[in-house]
Amino acid sequence: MKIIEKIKLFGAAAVIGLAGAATQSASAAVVETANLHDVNSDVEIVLEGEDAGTRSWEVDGVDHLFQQWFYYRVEGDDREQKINELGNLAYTVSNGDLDAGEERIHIQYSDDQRNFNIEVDFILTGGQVGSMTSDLAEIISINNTGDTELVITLIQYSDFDLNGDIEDASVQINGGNTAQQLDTFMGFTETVVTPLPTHLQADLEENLIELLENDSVDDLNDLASSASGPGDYAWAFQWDAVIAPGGSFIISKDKQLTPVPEPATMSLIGLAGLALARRRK
Ligand SMILES: [Ca+2]
Ligand SMILES: [Ca+2]
Ligand SMILES: [Ca+2]
Ligand SMILES: [Ca+2]
Repeated sequence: MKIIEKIKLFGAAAVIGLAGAATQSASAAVVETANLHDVNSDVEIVLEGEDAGTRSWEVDGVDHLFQQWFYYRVEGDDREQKINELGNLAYTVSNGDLDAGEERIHIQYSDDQRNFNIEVDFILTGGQVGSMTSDLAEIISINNTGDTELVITLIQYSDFDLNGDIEDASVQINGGNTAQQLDTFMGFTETVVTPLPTHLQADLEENLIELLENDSVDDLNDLASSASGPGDYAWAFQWDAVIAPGGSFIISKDKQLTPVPEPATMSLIGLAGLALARRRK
């Protein structure tokens, strides 16, 4: 099981958590999980429980994702929580193209007391077999179904472990809306198409998990670049929204996994290009 891979990061708490989960699973209902497939790509999404989130993104047989999910807080809440804590899960998985497999999921969680819901729509587009490329488009809608203003914060947390191992080279957020994480031969880019996030943070996984899982209200710290050197990197985007009665706040994003040349190879190409440019002069 994937959780085991990161047990070191959660320490004793994770061991207790796992023991608790194991005891629970004997009596509790099966946790809802959905799987998407398109050409060379497979995505697994756990829809309920402590492990909720997009838990794997396999491209040509290699899993590059540890966890990606959404946290929220409404004005007056004393901490952030995962969106699945809202409950009232409804979802459909569908096949809307000519390739085999269901490549799309539409998920909704709703808060009946405070009259709002959060919808997430994922569409997976795999690349050709062997290309190591893949694309995941996401649309998130927060809908105010009540008759008073909704003041809400949504945070998207992404912990990619490129090439199936925890250590990656770096993570950086450019232009306030484009995250790029790098590992040997593998690159990952996420562009927020609209709107620009209110806050962002590129950091070590443990720092982000701490602020999202602790018992206090936190904003992301706007640091756009990780420390240098290999590490377990992650990043997050935060949107603060005020939604009128009957209104919606819609976030549209795109994630891409693409092979990248080695830095050494890149500098060689750079030098070759420079030499070529000089020759042309
Ligand atoms: Ca399909
Ligand atoms: Ca890695
Ligand atoms: Ca917090
Ligand atoms: Ca990571």
